[in-house]
Amino acid sequence: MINRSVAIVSVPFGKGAATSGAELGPRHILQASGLTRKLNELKITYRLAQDIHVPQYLPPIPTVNAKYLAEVHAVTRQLGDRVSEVVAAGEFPLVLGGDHSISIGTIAGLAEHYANLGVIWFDAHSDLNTEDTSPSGNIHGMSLGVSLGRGIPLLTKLRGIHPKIKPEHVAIVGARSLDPEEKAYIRTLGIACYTMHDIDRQGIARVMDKVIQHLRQTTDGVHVSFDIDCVDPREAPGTGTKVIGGLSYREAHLALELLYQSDLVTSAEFVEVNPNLDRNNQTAKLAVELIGSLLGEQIL
Ligand code: 4U7
Ligand code: MN
Ligand code: MN
Ligand code: MN
Repeated sequence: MINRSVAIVSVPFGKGAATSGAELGPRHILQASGLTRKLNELKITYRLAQDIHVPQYLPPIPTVNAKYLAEVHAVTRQLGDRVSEVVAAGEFPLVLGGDHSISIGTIAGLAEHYANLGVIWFDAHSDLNTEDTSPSGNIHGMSLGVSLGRGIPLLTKLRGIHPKIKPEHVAIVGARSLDPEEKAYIRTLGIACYTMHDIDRQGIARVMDKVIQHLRQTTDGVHVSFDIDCVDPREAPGTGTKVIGGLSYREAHLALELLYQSDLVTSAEFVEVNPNLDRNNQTAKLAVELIGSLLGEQIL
């Protein structure tokens, strides 16, 4: 995958989450934590694609229980266009969030190019709520559901492809905080969900081997959607929805190192870094290191 040039797409948007600050993620990952320096070290060619424009104010769309729907719609629609252009140009899309609602746009753009897109959803949560089941109304808790075709029609129908992905092509890794309806949905659809219990028991290497083997046989592209809150809060304090008991520093790296070796990954996004909650840029730096592992950085 690093024989392709990387196009970095910054999405300074945080209104899909309850706590503001994720909109500052791209700037911190790029500037304070030196992503471009890392890519230079790895001898990866890259360009900064035009940032996604985040509108200051939009007239609200009446909804039951989805906060800032108009803003999420505007941002994800643009992001879908941008990601689709990047793939059409033969480049590897690397999307920097932003809160996890943006993945609705990333996946919408990818779905145009991959009829059987695989998605590896690294997250403490499963983001499978709908307006009806969400306890918060925050769209970052609905984004995987939307991509599977469930929820708000304005978002599920983005770019006219519906649904964008199929449940048998999804693997959730690192889950430890699921709402009751999310659990029921995972069971009903038979979505592969590797919880922290599974990772404790089997080890992250075995879990990733299973994910890789399955997606290699059934998909025509693999997107890594990496919510930094999959990592334990000791390692990643700078995020809005911390849940104790997450992936260790090395487990997170090993998972991404194995994905690099698999040569399967065709796009990635790193989301939910919130610089306002960070300590000495620890979480933004971690994101840069993790991107390095996914793109081929090796210890020896
Ligand atoms: B994230 C939550 F209720 N499930 O829907 C919700 F616990 O992108 C959290 O994974 C969602 O960080 C977290 O609001 C969304 C809540
Ligand atoms: Mn998430
Ligand atoms: Mn999460
Ligand atoms: Mn979060």
